[in-house]
Amino acid sequence: MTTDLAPAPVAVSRPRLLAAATGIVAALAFFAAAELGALVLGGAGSPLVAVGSAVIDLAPPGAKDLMVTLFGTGDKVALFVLMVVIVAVVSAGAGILERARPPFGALVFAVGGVLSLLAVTTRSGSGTLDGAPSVLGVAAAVIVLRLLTARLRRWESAAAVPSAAPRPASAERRAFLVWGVTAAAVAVVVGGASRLGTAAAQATAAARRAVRLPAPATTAPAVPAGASLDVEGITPYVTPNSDFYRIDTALRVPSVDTADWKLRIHGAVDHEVELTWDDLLALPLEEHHATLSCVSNEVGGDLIGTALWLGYPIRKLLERAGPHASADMVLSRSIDGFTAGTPLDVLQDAGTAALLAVGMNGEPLPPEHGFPVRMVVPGLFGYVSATKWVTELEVTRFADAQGYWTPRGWSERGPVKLESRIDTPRAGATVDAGSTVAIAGVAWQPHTGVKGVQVRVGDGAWEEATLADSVSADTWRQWVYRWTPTKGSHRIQVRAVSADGEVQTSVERPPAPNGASGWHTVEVRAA
Ligand SMILES: Nc1nc2c(c(=O)[nH]1)N[C@H]1C(S)=C(S)[C@@H](COP(=O)(O)O)O[C@H]1N2
Ligand SMILES: [Mo]
Repeated sequence: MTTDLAPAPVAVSRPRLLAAATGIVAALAFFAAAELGALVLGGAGSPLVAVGSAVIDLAPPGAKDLMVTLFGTGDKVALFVLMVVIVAVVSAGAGILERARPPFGALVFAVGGVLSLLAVTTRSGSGTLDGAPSVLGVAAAVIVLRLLTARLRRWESAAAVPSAAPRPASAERRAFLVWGVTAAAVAVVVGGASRLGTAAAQATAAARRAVRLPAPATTAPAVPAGASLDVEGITPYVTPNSDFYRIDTALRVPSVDTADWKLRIHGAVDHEVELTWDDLLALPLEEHHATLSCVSNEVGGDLIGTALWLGYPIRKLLERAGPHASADMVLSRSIDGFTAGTPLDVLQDAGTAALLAVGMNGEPLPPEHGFPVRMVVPGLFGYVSATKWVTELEVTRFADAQGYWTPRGWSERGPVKLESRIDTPRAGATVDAGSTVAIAGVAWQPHTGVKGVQVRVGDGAWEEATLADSVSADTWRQWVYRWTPTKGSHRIQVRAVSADGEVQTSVERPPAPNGASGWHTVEVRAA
């Protein structure tokens, strides 16, 4: 018996259709979580790609021919549409099943996830984490499916027995629709954006593979054998690209295609200069070894590396542009908005190999180290000089412009400080008392060079370490000091002497605002 005053219950006219829609929203959630996971994990493991490839591989030859006959060269698009239709139909069915016989709908998604996992992990060259996106996808799909199905049931029961329901059916309907539409919208946006991001990164990887770097017009002097000491645990003279430290503000490595890359030199110049990738590669390129370090490097830290850079001197590009006499800074800008303010006179100095670099240790720059083009300026910390993914050089004045880190509490100028580091023995290590122990590491003051390294054990005298051959003033130098410890604990310290005769300061400073200082100190035990 209903009275005239009670609101008419909002009947669920098409519950199966709504359950089917719920299944499709869950499938979208699978797509979104999996694609986001694939993006974060570096593009591998996208179920969309893997399942598509698996279907192509598994399809009998006749089926492939039929696709080509039916759809011509659009067979990939046809395959994709077919996959979407199949996934949609199965997901809709799973939605209906979950409403009628939980948790069998969720189980359908779990089975789909296992198939996706198989498709991903059986692809050649798949890595250990490539299955993660599929697992994330299933988790998201099941959560969304169960949540929306629960909402649908509450609406249905509120409509069926209004007196027993805590909320009127109209409110339950609204809640179901709001949740469903929101989940679908979020999934489409997140999934679509992630897919685009992954596709862009993969396009960049393909562009990078296609690059053939020209031979340098000016080669770097060969690294003499004497530049590398035969000591276990010492940092190699050249840092392999895969071990090179990475520091930047980019949440995601920017994707820049060589075909689209351009450098614009503008600001206080007589002529604006524009340079394409082909223009740059056609110039006589130079090779230089240089040590790059981060202002955030602590004493003894590892935010430093040495590479063989291939590039074109920035000085020569600036000559073309003709900076105005009033200018004293070049604000370089990355495609992602990062900026660095570099003193103009350093970039103009004929004795400084400030490069617009395209190569790192014989390869095109790795994407995370600035592909296709970055700056490298020996003697300056990265934050004021080493702009990756660089696209712009604005000639300006320190009085008029600031690099990214300057308003954030770091110095306007960032020359690298004279420093040295003990690589071996490691802090806390136990060494053999009475035997010869190699205390060894690297020392640097890029652009000035290092002429001496001294080691002190406990409160003993500073002893001269043996230096490896110097390759260039722009790079670090290995050193070793052989020591025969007595039993007990020992404190080891190191300090460098620059080619100018400066002795590395003992004054301890933190990285901010212009680089850490102090002597690297390690405690070891001899037993
Ligand atoms: N586009 C861009 N370039 C950048 C940065 C950045 O955040 N964005 N960081 C700089 C800093 S602080 C350093 S120390 C070096 C590090 O270069 P690497 O990652 O190749 O070692 O890049 C510099 N170039
Ligand atoms: Mo840095």
